[in-house]
Amino acid sequence: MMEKFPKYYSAIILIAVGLLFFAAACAGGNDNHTTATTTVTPPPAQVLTVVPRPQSILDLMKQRGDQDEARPALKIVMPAKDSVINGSTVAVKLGLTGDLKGYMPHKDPATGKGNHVHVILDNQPYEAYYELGQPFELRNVTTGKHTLRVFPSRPWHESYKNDGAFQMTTFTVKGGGDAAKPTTTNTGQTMANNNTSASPTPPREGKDMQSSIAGEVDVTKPLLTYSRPKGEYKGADADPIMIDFWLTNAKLKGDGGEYRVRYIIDDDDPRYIDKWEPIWLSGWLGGKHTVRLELLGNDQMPVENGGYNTTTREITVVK
Ligand SMILES: [Cu+2]
Repeated sequence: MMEKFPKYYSAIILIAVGLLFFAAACAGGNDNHTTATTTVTPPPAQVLTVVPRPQSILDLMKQRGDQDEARPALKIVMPAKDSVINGSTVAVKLGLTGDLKGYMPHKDPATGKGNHVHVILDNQPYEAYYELGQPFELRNVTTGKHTLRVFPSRPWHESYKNDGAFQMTTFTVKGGGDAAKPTTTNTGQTMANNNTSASPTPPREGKDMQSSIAGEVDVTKPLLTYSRPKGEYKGADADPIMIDFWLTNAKLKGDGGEYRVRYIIDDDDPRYIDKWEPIWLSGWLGGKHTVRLELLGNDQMPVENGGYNTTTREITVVK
């Protein structure tokens, strides 16, 4: 029977079916447009807002008694000022005095948190130093001139900002090498096993440092020391995130001085901090972000001091 159908009959059926599809497509046209628009909407832009000190930190402060009114004073015992150190491991020893009001660096084994000191080699991200009774090691330090900056910090990484809290020194490393390998005599006998896995227990606090060299810092000139944020932020720790820094020889406008701190997050417009205190920013999206902190003079230009007054760090927010 089929082969007896005239060819034009088949053609009409094809056209009829085609028209049906066309009509259906037109009827759903509006819906299709809406769907398409939704699909191409870009991901939400990050809008960061300065928010008050979080309640969780206010609660911690209450539990700490008078500790947040303490005026801890640090002294860099080692490395001695302008000392020359042979080898790539630099032992750090600090003295802590001042009106402590119960402030004492120590890591609570249960929570992994506690008061600690921020230790900064050159302009690297800080390392935390908890047990001041034991030396702290900087490992893999490269040959050349270095700076060391230290200041006391709270469990939530906010620095103490009183006179005497911040200390800085310079030292020089000679014959810095690969600290992963033992230092040996010329006959192959081990003189010093630098390998941390073989160090006596309890292992010393310390950190393998990134290859780094000092900037030409003038300790008498204005200096901004970048402290936070740093590293990875997760969950409640990621909202809000604190910006905190140390200022030496520079008073901000809001504190009666002439300097400003400029911060730039990712490619956002610059914003300013005019009082020397931490700020908390809320609204971070997951992913990597850059945080740039700069110390500006009266001319609105970064104050040059060994390159330390403009510091950019990458942080990661895990949502
Ligand atoms: Cu810290």
